[in-house]
Amino acid sequence: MKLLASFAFASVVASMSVPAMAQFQKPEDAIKYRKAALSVMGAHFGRIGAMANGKAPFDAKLAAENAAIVETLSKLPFTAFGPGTDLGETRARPEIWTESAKFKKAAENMQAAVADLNVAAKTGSLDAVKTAFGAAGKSCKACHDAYRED
Ligand code: ASC
Repeated sequence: MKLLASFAFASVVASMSVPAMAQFQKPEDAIKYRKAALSVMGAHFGRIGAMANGKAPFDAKLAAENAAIVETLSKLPFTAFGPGTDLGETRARPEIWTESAKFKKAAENMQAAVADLNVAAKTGSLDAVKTAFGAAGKSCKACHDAYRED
């Protein structure tokens, strides 16, 4: 019975999304985590951008691989903007916490745009990637303009 209960618990935990489980010992850990996630996301987004902007040859497989990584990474940063993570080595603006519903919406807009980019990349069409990349880039910029110090 006890074993069954622990299996049940383990399966509930396993079914939870990664973000819901994210835990940080200290505010600095959360800040470091979200910066890392956003930075790696930017690196992979940039590889698609190079192709979308004609700075690198279009490779449909590479674009699709990078778009899938970006979509996964887009789910990670936002649990790391919890209370008390507004101080220290961060460019995060206070509005993240004072307008948290708007910030959440901006994050969701980005996640939706990035999911669209992943769908577009799977088609293998450079035109589709260009359009979706542009929209996704706007969603990144909207959030940075509103919520990140220059
Ligand atoms: C990138 C990147 C961002 C966005 C943003 C779009 O490649 O790292 O943060 O695009 O600059 O405006």
